[in-house]
Amino acid sequence: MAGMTTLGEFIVQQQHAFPHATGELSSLISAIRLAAKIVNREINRAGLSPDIIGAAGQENVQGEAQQKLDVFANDKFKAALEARGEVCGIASEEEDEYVAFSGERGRNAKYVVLMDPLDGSSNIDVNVSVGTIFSIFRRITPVGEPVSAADFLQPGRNQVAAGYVIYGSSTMLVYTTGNGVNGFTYDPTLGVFALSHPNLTMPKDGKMYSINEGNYIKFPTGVKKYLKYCQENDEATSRPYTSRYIGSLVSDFHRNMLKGGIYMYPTTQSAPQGKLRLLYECNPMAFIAEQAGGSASDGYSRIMDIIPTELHQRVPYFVGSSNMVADAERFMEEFKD
Ligand code: P6P
Repeated sequence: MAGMTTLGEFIVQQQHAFPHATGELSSLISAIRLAAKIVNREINRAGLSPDIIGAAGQENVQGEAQQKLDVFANDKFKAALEARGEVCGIASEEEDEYVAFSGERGRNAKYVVLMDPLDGSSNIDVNVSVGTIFSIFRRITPVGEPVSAADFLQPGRNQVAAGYVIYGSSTMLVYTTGNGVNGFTYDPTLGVFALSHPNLTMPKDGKMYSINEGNYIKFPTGVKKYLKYCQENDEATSRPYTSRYIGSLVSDFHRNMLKGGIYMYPTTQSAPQGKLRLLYECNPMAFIAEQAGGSASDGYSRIMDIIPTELHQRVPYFVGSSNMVADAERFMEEFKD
């Protein structure tokens, strides 16, 4: 088709643009592309096959009832990554510990991948968009040795790539390798992801905020003050903003990326450290946000500078348009509890 660039072609073009690229990251991204197509197909059928919908009868390390599609997505992404030679191990929301791949690849491959295979999966039964989030690092332990926890507990600023798949009204894959952000829309009639949003940039300002206001009572004072600021009348700064909360990070983030906005998941009573996980939700979305001109903070400092200590650790999360995140940080600083 005239002017259509598929994700596959884009990956090759990108590789040629970076002569030092050995093609391994390209192959890794194409493994994710394959898994995304397989998961997309099952999600689109979810309403039709009772064996897919509903809890799998197990709980994940978070103590959350695992939806069958969580397990399906986890297995498909893990298998796709293991099938290629570039990844020595993965970490996942659905795996208690990191998974070191066996054999020669487990020792000699260059990359580790951390992922939330299906974020927002409780939304599936009600047909609300869900997403896959992934984060890619070069291992820091020497090639030839088995992968170790240190390879997974790197600060977000070390990421070499990050992206998400949003299984929404259309399915999109959005990712960065540190040279800007590009969005691809899946064309099921051709079975390809086509470049639909080249060089995505997040507006510096926005008029929308995403937060679960049901937790208002237990928000930090700075968040309460910022919400009041968002709701005040001030035409010059387009306030009051609009509140829009889908309950699916990838969906709220994606809309804010296109239109401007801020997503917040602060500390709450039930989530004293915040709810979102640093390694496979906050870091990858932070990398994408920064590459698109936005920012990501824990309310006080840059998400990607946090040195992780645990695989499934949670952090408070403020991500989106840079001026909005700066406003929220100002209130958090001024009204420290
Ligand atoms: P709450 C989904 O479970 C998720 O991790 C994010 O995708 C979403 O933004 C958030 O949690 C919703 O959490 O507590 O508001 O239902």
